[in-house]
Formats: sequence, structure tokens, C-alpha cells
Amino acid sequence: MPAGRSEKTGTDFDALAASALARCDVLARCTEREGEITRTFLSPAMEECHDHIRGWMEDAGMTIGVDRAGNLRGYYADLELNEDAPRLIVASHLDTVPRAGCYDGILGVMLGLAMVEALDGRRLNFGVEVVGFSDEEGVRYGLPFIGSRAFIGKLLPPHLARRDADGVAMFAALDGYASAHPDVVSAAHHPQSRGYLEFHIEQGPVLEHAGLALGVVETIAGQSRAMLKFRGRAGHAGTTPMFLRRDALAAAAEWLVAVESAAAAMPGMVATTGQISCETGAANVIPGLVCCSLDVRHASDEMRHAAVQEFLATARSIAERRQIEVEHAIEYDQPAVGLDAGLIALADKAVLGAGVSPRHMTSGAGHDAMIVAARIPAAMIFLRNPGGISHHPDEAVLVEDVASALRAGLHFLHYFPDYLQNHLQRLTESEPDSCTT
Ligand code: HGY
Ligand code: MN
Ligand code: MN
Repeated sequence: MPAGRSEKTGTDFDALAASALARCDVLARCTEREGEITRTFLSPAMEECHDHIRGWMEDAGMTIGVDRAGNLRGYYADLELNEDAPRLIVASHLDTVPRAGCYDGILGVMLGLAMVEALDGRRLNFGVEVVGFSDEEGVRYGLPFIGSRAFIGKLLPPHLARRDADGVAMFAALDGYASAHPDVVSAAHHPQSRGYLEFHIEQGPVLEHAGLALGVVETIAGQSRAMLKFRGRAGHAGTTPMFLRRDALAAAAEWLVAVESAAAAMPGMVATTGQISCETGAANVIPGLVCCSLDVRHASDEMRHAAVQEFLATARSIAERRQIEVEHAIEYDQPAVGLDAGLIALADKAVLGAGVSPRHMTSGAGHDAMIVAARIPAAMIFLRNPGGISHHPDEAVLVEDVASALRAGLHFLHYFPDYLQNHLQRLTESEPDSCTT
């Protein structure tokens, strides 16, 4: 028996893992910009990506639909081919940051599909729905998690009113998508969705450092995002003496270096300015207006909120000293999320079953699981990310780790009925006794 095969079922995990990675390579060619991977919400590149995945899912015996939020949904029915059987959701996102790597998000979807393929036509006593979310990175609308928010019914009017860089409101983009796809289904999750599993590359160095292929996520750090505007006075770069300048870019630069060193002194805190624009934007004009982003994350919401306040106060004091104005808008505040204890225990068993000692981790990156967890018990399994690099074309994963993840996925499917049973029992036990009310 070749090393990659299961002795019990004959499943060739190595071949399925290699195929999942080859598919990530195919999907990497679905891009808005030649020579890099950039795939955003409802773009033609996303349509192309759906077309590939749809074909693979159909070959695996799944029924496919796209929903009103642009999520791709493939259902692998239970033994009785019942649409309304309890189901496990296996999902991640199909969109990318600009100039992305090959695996962030999409590998989780390919692993969901590979789990179904590994069943080789065998049906379970629950359904499996593999979902590719339409937007998690928030590139087009500056709002992340559009797909998973819609999935749990939390895509709200203020979200829908947001406009992209071309002025297209999100509700208009979604209406256009629905008109172009008359068979769209509701974006709401099925009421029998009883559990959610997301595989994702770690996007950091912890597992590599620990020599582990897989890890089990316990908590996902909260995130704050703000936009700041530093407004100074534009002027002539040759004639304005240094002491008479009100340079908006110099102020913003001083501020972001101050934020960097303050965050470095706060254990577990990360703060980033990843977007910056400068007007007038000419070499011989003193910058008059700078807009920049602030992204702050920590496992403790309290510490994150305190840090954001401190960073904004620093901006105000730098602005005052330099006689410029600063304003800010908090774009969003996503609390830290603890994943479901029952499913974490199941993920531990699944990872152990794949021969890896389960290590619990906090995710510094945001994931769809943190949104879905508000409605459906959720678990996440991380895959080692050699070099710890992500949101970058050098993002990497090892084929043997993908095979381990797939083994863990099959163990997860195996144990899921026990979870359903315990869960049902807990629900029954917590029901009020009708005689006493
Ligand atoms: O930004 C994040 O944490 C995620 O990768 N979208
Ligand atoms: Mn990402
Ligand atoms: Mn991701």
C-alpha cells in the first residue's frame, strides 16, 4: 500500500492533497491583473474562479448554487439525499488582497472539496456544504467579511450603502449580480447548519517554529480599523522655509512611527498603516493632505480599545504641535471571538487522528469563522505556513501538511455525529421543564 493511502478506505490522501494544490494554482490564474493574483468581490475573475470550482464540485457529486451575496455553495447530500438533513459547513473565502499569494482562503475551500472527494461517493448521515465566500478581505468596499455576514443575516443597510472606488453602492452591485444570475439562491445559511469548519494557512510562523503541521484555533483576535486625515497646507517646495511649513505627510510619518514603537511595547499588540495617499502628490509641492489607515489587533478587546484611543491621542498631539488638523473615522470594530468548545475538542481529536499533536492557537488574522461563529458553532484548523509569509506572492504550504489536514478533515467528519448527538442532548437538557412553567 503506498504511504499516502489510508489502510482502511484506500483513500489516497497524498494524491488528493496534490490535486488541491494544483487547483489553487489553476485558480491563481483567475485574476484582475496580469502577472499577479488579485481577485475581488463580484469581479469577472471571481466568476471565472466559480466556473472552475463548479465543475470540480459537480464531478464530486455535489449540487451547486451561487447565492445573492456571490457566495459559491456546493452541497453533498446525506444518505437519504435530504436537502434538510443536519449539515456541516466547510468554508473559507475565494477573494484575495491585491498581489496575493495562492492559498489564503482558497486552500480552505479546496480542502472542503477534497474532503467530499475523499468520501468517494460514500454518503454520511449528515450533509456537507462547501462554501466559497465572495469577500473576506474587504478590498472593494473597505468592509471585510461581506460573504459571511450575508450568510448569517448580518449584511446590514449601512454596509449595503457603502460605495466602491467607482462610486457603485454595494446594494447596486448585488442587484446587478442577481440580475446576471437569475438562479441565485438566498444567502442565508440553511437552518440545519449545525457546525462550521474552516481550514486556513496559519499566515504566521508559530507552527513552523513548533515543528507542527497543523494547529487548532481557540480564539480569533479582535480588530479595529480607522481612517485618519492629516490636513496641513500645500505650498511651494522651493520657496517655503522649513519653519513655516505645515506638512501633512511629515506629520503622518511622525505619527505612524510613534504608533509602531508604542505597539511594539504592548505585549500581543499589532498596529499597521497599510494604506496611505498624499495630495498634491508632486515632488515639488509640500503635502497638504494625507489619508491613511490604521489596523489594530489584540486578543483582548479592552487592550485593543485602549490602544486605539492612545494612538488617536498621539495623532492629535502631533497635529497640534505641527499646527495641522487631524480627523478620524472608525471604520469597524470587530470583537475577538472564542470558537466553540465542543468543536475545538472535536478538532483536537481530528488533528490527533492525523498524527499531529494538537496545539491551541490565537489567530491574529481575521477569518470568516469569527463572523459565522455568532450563529453556528465554529472551529478552525491551521496549516503550517513555511516562512510565515502571507498576503504576499511568496505564501507557501507543504503538500504533506495538506494531506495531514485532509486526514484531519476525514476524522472530523467521522466524529461529527457524536458532536451532533451531544449537542442535541445539551439542547434537550437546557429546555425548560414544561410542568414547572
Ligand atoms: O486581514 C485579515 O486578517 C484577513 O486576512 N482578512
Ligand atoms: Mn487574508
Ligand atoms: Mn484568509
